[in-house]
Amino acid sequence: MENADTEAAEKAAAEAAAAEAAAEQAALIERGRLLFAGECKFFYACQKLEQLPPPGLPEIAFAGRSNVGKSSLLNALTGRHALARTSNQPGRTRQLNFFDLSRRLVLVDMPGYGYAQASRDIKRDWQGLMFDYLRGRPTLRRVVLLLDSRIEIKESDTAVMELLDRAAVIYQIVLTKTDGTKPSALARKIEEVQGLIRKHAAAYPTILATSSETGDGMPELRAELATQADWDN
Ligand SMILES: Nc1nc2c(ncn2[C@@H]2O[C@H](COP(=O)(O)OP(=O)(O)OP(=O)(O)O)[C@@H](O)[C@H]2O)c(=O)[nH]1
Ligand SMILES: [Mg+2]
Repeated sequence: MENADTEAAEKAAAEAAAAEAAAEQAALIERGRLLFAGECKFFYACQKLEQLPPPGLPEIAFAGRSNVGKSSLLNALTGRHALARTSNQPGRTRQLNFFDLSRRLVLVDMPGYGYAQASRDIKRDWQGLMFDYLRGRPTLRRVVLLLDSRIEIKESDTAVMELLDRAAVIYQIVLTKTDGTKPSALARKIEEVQGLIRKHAAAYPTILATSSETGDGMPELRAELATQADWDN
């Protein structure tokens, strides 16, 4: 009898804790939705480190290989089709593009790395700018590092992870294009990335799987990013 009572009490406590966690997550999702439903405006572009805008609001940078879907993710997050320019051709984004989200957060669309066809000079310029920005930006709160869920992780991806570890910039891995991945392959990919994250000091432990086509994972990513916004404004 006593045992049954204890069991029932334990079950009730576990249920209450789960309900509380679910309510908390729902509140975070709602906060993210509201933030990203606000105005988002492009305000600055630069190709040289000396031209960066003065640091102000907290920044989130979207980094990843060329063609991984950075610009598309930005559009999907903000629910706008053509805020950031996207293209089938790798190397579409050639500068750092800054967007102001509701005066609470700055989103930075970065040029991609690892684009094999780029000329050596272009590669040097983009990658130099990108690395210098990631290393030295005082207001950079988090890097969203995109990996294509459909293809293998490349050396250039792990090189960027190492750079971010050294710079002690927290980065969150977001898998893209999950609409093109079978559930079993996606599960394997997540497992692979989890293994990788464990080896990298600055990697944030949660991996988010997204599709800019279907909108999968957007509410969760908005909720994560909303935790970095300046809510005092
Ligand atoms: N199926 C699918 N295609 C996507 C998704 N996101 C992006 N794409 C496609 O991938 C291509 C590249 O997308 P972009 O958003 O321009 O990629 P990017 O990372 O900004 O590329 P760069 O600016 O060149 O570095 C485009 O043809 C997009 O339509 C997605 O979620 N699903
Ligand atoms: Mg782009």
